[in-house]
Amino acid sequence: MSGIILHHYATSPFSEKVRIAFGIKKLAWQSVDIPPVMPKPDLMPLTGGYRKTPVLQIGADIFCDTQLILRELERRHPTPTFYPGLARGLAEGVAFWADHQLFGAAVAIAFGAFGDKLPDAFLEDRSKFSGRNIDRARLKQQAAVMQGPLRAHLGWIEDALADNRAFLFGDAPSLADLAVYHCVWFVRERARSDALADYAGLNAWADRMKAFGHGERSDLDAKAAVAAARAAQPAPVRGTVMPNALGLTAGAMVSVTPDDTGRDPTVGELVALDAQSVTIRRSAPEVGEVHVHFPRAGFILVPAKA
Ligand SMILES: N[C@@H](CCC(=O)N[C@@H](CS)C(=O)NCC(=O)O)C(=O)O
Repeated sequence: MSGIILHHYATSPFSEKVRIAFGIKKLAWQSVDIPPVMPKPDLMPLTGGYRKTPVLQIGADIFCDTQLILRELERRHPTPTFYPGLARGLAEGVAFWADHQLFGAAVAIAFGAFGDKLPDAFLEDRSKFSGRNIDRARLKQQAAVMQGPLRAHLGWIEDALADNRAFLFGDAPSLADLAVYHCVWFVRERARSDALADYAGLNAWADRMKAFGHGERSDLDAKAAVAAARAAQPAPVRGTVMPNALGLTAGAMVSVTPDDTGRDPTVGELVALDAQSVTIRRSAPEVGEVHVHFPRAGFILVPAKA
């Protein structure tokens, strides 16, 4: 039993990134279906404010953001690796480009395809989430504007695959493949857009990614996931608090907030900090004491009032 719980919903592209990662590593996991819009009453006690999808839970340890989720899966289940054939940092860098730049273009195409059918409540939620007004009447025009940039970004991937390699860095899939794939999935599978139809190499590669499947999934009730956190203790902390420009030391009250969308802070006591991740301790009556883990890239860490 892996103890892996994923809080997600079927139509979420970043969740598809993690689901395919489970498929590559052939992992068994438990699936908690969460609402796609706020409120998320059974998730908030676990994360302390972070609302994005997906969130990984292992006992009383909560991992936010797919950047960190995949790193944690790699640490616990190193074979097959998410870092084949190329320096690890380069795969992370390509993934960060895909998750941010490429994903933005993919969202525009997807919302152009089905956005006008989404309920008002969903568009209102995503306006708050993104910090910009989403106007139903302009979605198709915005998709037309973004089609060129999307094809420019993915033209690099089509070029990279032109020598008939199976995956971006060789014969095996990497973190970079996963990050590019969930954006392509959003356009191809969710939006059923033909914007990428003529990219033969890209489509053949996407078929190979899809074929990994989702690993061995079983369903779990959200309340049972909360109870599992309450019944567990956070895993012993690895590492310490590294010297940092803010002068933060272990035990300091801090807040961690995404720097792009869904900018809801999580506040807690600093327990570990290194160049790539930050861990804070917090507690809530529903879950007891939990450790919430975030990546450093893409997040703002600052002191908070106790
Ligand atoms: N950088 C985040 C991005 C996650 C993200 O933006 N997820 C979307 C769904 S695919 C989201 O949170 N939408 C709002 C929501 O689900 O509440 C990650 O890698 O996990």
